[in-house]
Amino acid sequence: MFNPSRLNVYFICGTQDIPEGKDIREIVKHALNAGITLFQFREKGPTSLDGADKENLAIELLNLCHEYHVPFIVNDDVDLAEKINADGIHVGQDDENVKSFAKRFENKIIGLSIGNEEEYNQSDLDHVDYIGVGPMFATISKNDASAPVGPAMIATLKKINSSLPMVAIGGITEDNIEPIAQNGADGVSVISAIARSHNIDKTVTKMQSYFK
Ligand code: TZP
Ligand code: MG
Repeated sequence: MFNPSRLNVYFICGTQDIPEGKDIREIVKHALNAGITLFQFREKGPTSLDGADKENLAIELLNLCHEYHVPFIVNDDVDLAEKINADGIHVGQDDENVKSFAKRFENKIIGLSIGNEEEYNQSDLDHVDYIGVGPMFATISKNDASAPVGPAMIATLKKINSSLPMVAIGGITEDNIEPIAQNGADGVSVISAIARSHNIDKTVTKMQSYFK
């Protein structure tokens, strides 16, 4: 059974999200020390790693997360997730269909991105442990992000299915979480708010405080 409090402060990151001069390992370690509850490795975009480099970094970050007992989720790359025995996989609407890999991830965490009611209605949620709902607000971290749907989308989807764990995503900072929590989200998933934070400890602590 997936515990929805795992979604409280969900850090998503890949090398493309790291500011010049910093190292992803160092930032993920800070975030783990600060108390993130879940981590997703999302290596995506023109500068991102591939092949063995991607796999080796994934293994390093997986081991780091496990030192802190934080589950390690892989974005999109089903084969990599299986190969390194990750704790789960997160896919978007245009990625591989959950049904096609669900058997290979029976005791793992499966996450799916959903932007609106229409996507909710057309998604097979049989094997899905949580959904990522968004983008909440405008984001700098995803080129092809669709238009923001706002925090009310959480309440809309919770009304349809109150027992499905939901994490908000997109443009979330430590200063705009209140309406997200008020609309019933189980947590926030962020890239830049943590990867670019000048004080990761303070950022994560503040985020966590909304879900206590
Ligand atoms: N999916 C929808 S918005 C987004 C993803 C991966 C990017 C979130 O990044 P940020 O920096 O927290 O807005
Ligand atoms: Mg994807």
